Amino acid sequence: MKHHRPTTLGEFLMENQEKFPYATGELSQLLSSIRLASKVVNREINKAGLADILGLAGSENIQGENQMKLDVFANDTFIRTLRSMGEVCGVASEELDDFISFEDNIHSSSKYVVLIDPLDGSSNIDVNVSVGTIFSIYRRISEPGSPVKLEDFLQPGNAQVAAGYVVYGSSTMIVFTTGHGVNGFTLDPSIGTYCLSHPNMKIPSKGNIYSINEGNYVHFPEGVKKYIKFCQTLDLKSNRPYTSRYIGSLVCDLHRNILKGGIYIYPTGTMSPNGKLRLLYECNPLALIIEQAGGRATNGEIRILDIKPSKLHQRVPYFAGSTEMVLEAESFLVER
Ligand code: AHM
Ligand code: MG
Repeated sequence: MKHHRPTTLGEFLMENQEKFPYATGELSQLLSSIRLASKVVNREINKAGLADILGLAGSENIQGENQMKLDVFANDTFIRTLRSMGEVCGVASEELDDFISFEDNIHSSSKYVVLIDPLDGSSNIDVNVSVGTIFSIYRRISEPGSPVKLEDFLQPGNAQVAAGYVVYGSSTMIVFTTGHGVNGFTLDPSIGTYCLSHPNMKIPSKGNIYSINEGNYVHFPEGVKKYIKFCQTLDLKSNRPYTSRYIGSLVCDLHRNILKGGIYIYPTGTMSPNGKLRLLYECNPLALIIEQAGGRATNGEIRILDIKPSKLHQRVPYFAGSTEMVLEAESFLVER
């Protein structure tokens, strides 16, 4: 009898190396480092209720938010793992005020920078709800051999060479793109290996899920309010009312909407004039994934990937998901 054995992430990286941008093997190695770090973080998250690791670490990040201990652990794990290999010359993280430059001889001649949200949605950990990691990879634009510069991190999303996310959910998955479509791998905990479970992921062009924190409704722009009412209005032909789903973990909300079809919105509001989500390590990598899966991601006016960043922790409004639904939402915004 023939036994079917799934392709592992390690095999996939080897087999597809020549399709990766620049194809020198460094990007595969970098993705392998992220794979390894994600398994370590996954192990800690899985025992979060057991270990004395919950609660606040007692420090605040640059946005003034409380850091959870697991945020700190995830941040340290990803940075330590990336530093232990030689492909990366610098890292920027949601958890650090400034970027880190790896300045020894091996790293400073490396070509890649990584931007990362090590543990997104971490307020959900205390209650055993899914969280994620988001990563974005660029070639540096400064000269290899010199210390990495801020401009290496402030590149528009359309210059990303790879991006992805990890979902720590009812199962753990890593999903990434190197610009040739999107592939998803599920962790088989019995062997500690990611296996290709979602080859060539595509988002339906239309779905019936809308995801937005409606608690902020009164603060939203008029166009967004009207769009929400549109989502809630009965219209059997277009499958409305849409269904509302909001976990409060960006990665997990988007992952569900990619698989089922839907729209995710975090708009501007009087409480958060630029929205809440960060362009460089939340919106851009997920926008690349969504576009590669056939969807659309904008700030309501222009493509997320075409925004020229000005700050490391810049926030932007976000409309992302099924193409037809994002276009539908945008048509309400022009009436603002
Ligand atoms: P975080 O990076 O501090 O975890 O914040 C980002 C999270 C996203 O995962 C999520 O979509 C959003 O914040 C939820 O915000 P809100 O609670 O305002 O709806
Ligand atoms: Mg985050």
